[in-house]
Amino acid sequence: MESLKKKFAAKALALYTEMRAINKEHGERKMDEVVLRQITGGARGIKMMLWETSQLDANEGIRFRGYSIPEIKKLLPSGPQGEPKPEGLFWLMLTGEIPTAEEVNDLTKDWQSRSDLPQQVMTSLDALPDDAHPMTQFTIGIMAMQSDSIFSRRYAEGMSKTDYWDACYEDSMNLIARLPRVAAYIYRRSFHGGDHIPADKSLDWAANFAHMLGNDDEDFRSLMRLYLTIHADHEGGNASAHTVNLVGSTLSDPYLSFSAGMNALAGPLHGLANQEVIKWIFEMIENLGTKTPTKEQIATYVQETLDAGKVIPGYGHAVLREPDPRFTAQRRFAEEYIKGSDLIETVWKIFDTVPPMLQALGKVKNPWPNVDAHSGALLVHYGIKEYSYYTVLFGVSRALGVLAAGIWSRALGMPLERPKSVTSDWIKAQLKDA
Ligand code: FAM
Repeated sequence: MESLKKKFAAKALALYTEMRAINKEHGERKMDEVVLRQITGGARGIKMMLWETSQLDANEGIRFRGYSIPEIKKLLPSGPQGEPKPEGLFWLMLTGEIPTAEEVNDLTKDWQSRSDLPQQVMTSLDALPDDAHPMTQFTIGIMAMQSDSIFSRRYAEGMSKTDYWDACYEDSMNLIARLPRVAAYIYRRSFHGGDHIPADKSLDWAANFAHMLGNDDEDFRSLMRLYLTIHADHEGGNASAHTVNLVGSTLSDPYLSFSAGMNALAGPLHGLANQEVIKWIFEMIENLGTKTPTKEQIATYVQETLDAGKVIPGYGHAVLREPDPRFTAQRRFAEEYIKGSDLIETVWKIFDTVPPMLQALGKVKNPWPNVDAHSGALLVHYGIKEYSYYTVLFGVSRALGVLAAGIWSRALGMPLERPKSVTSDWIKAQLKDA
């Protein structure tokens, strides 16, 4: 894959040179300002980091190198049913260019050649209880590979800082290639008695992942291509991306930084929400005693959830203020490939019911569905019913964006990230002067 690496190296050098000149001339230019509620409210919206691979607009949703989800669905090389291959999105995020079908096929082959797992991964995972949470297993599986890090080895050998990106690229490509095998191993040991399915090296990255999970249905392969594409990146400020960025800025290698990001993704307000959504829907169906609840019945259950002081999982977002285009892409997939699913019909009835109820609370800034509101119902339809596993699928996809961005950070010479904290006494003293 010298072509991808060479293409990246040329673009990275050009941007590195350009950004140094921009910083030299405009380094003191104000880009944003911070008010108290942002310091005490989760740093919301503070412009404080460079992230090349994607940018999020509150109303439009995500754009990968400027392309929306409908645009990448149209432009990226796809599988036989038209769903984009995640390999193509990785190429786009890394280079800023739409790859050809041949370039995507070459990347598929390169990842296949890097995908064998060292034995210590399986040994480490098999030492865990079968019912250890899949995300706990995932982060341990990633760390079990850290001894293979090229970045760590070369850093210890005195690698020049101009080579950081190269070592980061090699670790990232190896890690992305291996993740579907680690994830499938976790699924099969947790939910299928350790009946593991070998990789099929004739398949692309997403289809092979589907195969190793135990499902060779062509529609499911298409869902996995779409799923692994739309979950890949959501700019740099979300908790998992920001964690990878922060840990990577200490020159921890991609195994260390990505596993840290996966621990952030495992939080219920972030990536774990996709399991919480389907768990909440199953509990609602059981509570209401019907697999086809009416909108009125759903509204009653939503109110009970809110009255219990709980959030409605799959709704709301820290940045978005419109329905998530990742939800819309999944809905369109369901409309095209799936007929007569009570569960999916229920997801759509929830979509008709929840937003006005959240708006009526008067405090929810975004009452609309996010990426997690639909994903579980699609996976259940294709037989992946074990919802404690869903965030692992999210994590495999998110590797594409955060590792591509990490290679860019090293290539641009991004320094150790170190924002300033303040005490409440300091804040009060500022207010005295006001
Ligand atoms: N259900 C009930 N209340 C909600 C809510 C929801 N879906 N979304 C926000 N609120 C509440 C929020 O808890 C807060 O209440 P308090 O003032 O009483 O604490 C109030 O509305 C203002 O919150 P906000 O400013 O609108 O949202 P935040 O930016 O603080 O939080 C989320 C954003 C995503 C954490 C929040 O919408 C939420 O908890 N959603 C449910 C969990 C979820 O779906 N997370 C997945 C997010 C997804 F994008 C991902 O990362 N995979």
